[in-house]
Amino acid sequence: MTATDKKQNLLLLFDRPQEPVFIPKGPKKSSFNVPQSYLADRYKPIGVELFNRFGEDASEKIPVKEIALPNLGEILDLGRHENFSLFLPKHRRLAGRLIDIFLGMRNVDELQSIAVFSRDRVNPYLFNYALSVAILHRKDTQDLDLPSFIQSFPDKYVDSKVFTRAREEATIVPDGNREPIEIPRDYTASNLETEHRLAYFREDLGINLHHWHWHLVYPFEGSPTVVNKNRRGELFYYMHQQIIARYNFERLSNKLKRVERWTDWKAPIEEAYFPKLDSLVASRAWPARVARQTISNLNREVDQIQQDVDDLIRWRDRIYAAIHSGFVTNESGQQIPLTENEGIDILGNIMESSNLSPNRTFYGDMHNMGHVFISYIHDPDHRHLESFGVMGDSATAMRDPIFYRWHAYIDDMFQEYKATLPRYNEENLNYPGVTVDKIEVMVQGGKPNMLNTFWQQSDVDLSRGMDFQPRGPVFARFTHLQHQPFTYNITVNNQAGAGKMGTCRVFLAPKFDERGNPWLFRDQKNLFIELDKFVVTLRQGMNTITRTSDLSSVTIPFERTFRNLDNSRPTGGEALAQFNFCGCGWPAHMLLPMGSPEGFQCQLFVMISNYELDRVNQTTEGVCNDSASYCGIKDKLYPDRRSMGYPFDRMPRPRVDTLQQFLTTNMRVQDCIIKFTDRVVQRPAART
Ligand code: CUO
Repeated sequence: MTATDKKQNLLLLFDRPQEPVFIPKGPKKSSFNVPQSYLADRYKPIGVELFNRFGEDASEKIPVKEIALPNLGEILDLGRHENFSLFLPKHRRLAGRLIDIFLGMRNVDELQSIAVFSRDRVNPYLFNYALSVAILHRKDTQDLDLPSFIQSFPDKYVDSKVFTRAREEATIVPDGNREPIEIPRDYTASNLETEHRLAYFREDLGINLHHWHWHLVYPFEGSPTVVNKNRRGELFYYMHQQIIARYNFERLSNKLKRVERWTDWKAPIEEAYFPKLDSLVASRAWPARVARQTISNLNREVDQIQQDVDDLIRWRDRIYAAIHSGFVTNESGQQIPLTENEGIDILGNIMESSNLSPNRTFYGDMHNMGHVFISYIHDPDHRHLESFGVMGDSATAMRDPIFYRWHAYIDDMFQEYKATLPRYNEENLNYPGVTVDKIEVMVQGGKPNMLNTFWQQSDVDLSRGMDFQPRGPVFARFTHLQHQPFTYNITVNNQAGAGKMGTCRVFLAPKFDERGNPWLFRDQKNLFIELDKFVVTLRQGMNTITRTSDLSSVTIPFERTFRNLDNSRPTGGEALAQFNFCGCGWPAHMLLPMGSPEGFQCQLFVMISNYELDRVNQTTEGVCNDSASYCGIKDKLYPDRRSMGYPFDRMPRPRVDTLQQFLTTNMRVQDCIIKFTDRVVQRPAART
């Protein structure tokens, strides 16, 4: 067995998370040769019998080294059939312990050994999370490609009804003849609920996978090697700011006003959400959030959580005080200034909060606790023995409309801070000698500046997450938004000299507000969604830049979002090395907002900034950096020196009221239209 094969075996531990580790796993039916002493107590007395029974099925035996085992202690406090939430301080602590144990193993053999030992003892969600983080951060396993989370826990993404039918299909129909099970498009609500118009976005599998993966790559708790990544606090702000901008774009496309911030934390929350998800691990339905519920003080012994709504208010007021005074106070009472470029990173870590926060005692744990308060709205003191709702899990949180109201609030606090910063003057924006003369965006066979969206159906394999069922794939067929691929053609006149380099920044925003009026720049700037960012070299004179939408710096391709490691494993080398970080990225099928049947009017913005001022000196060659805008680059600096969101992250300079007035010669705006057609197309070779 080669060293690579050995490492690959670790990934088998993600398969069928509830089936004991000695049951054959993966396409090759590999079985771990579990030392007798590793068996869970329940199986020890029948160990030999079990090995004979299940071992026969196995076509490959994986040796497991017997090592001195650490005490899992407190980690076992979370039962095998409980739900697991990173937002809960207790669960975070347990995850941190297990991650430390995994990171502390001296080599892959030992890691495999402890992982095999703990897999059937530890809560399956906790195990999956801790092993994922460890694999991402250990030097000797970084080249492994993690399976998509939906492969292990499809129940966090898919209507619970699908599983009954999927089990039937798996049990009755032999592998090869199975039909995909269709996930209905409108299963969580009816059109009586206006918020349901956005369900296609909130419940999109790819968007929720991106969000889960983002939080996996940027944990807010754990050892410094795991948490302390370049500009991670700022990226927390920017990635979530973009989610809100994108959500608002979709809302306007659907004739809804922008999302309202959740400001009054002691008043009832009007809109409800019924997720219709069942947890296969916890064997429970995810609790619903009915209309007009109010959050209350939490006192849940089981989660070791006691928190008052007033705490949330205190933290908020202290953070506002820091924003307006321009500094924060650390644990030892020293003042740390919120500087023009680095302040946002500190503030991001304070508000999220991550353990890089300079003073968690004082500024608290505001954003995370907001998730917790909402997710326990139905059972704040555990009297009904209920677990948390979808807001309590980064894999499911984006399904609930309240997610966006909460994050709109958080984002508004960040914007309050941004409004205190010096405004960009023309010199900060311009690239003397460089003029963007023309922008055109085209789809094949279409008219200039007309983009198209429609529905598409694709299939995803559920079987690796379906424990105790017959083998072989069982597909669920889901319907998602899609757009026709498009190309930007940008004409740039460069009079600044030959070989000048620039960063081409492409954003899109709705042209009109809810009332059909043109925007004030100060409002529209928050609605620009990033579509792409790339470096260009300009020759003297006229240049035509051509760039296709699939190269976008915010997205990852469909296959990578849903990657099934059996079918789409990249073949060796650097591609393999960076595969798992690449699981983070906005799903390509959601790059464009829906638009509208009559044609939604948008403004496409292109800027070429001076690369000398943007450049970050590092090599990113061979590194997965194709979704760097929202995800950064693994083990590298964020590849753009400007503030994230530049040039829209500040209030405009004096006398700039409109987008047109904001433009310097290196920027240009083109009107364009997104036309949505209500038809469903099948993905060619749809299976992932
Ligand atoms: Cu991503 Cu609130 O941070 O969910």
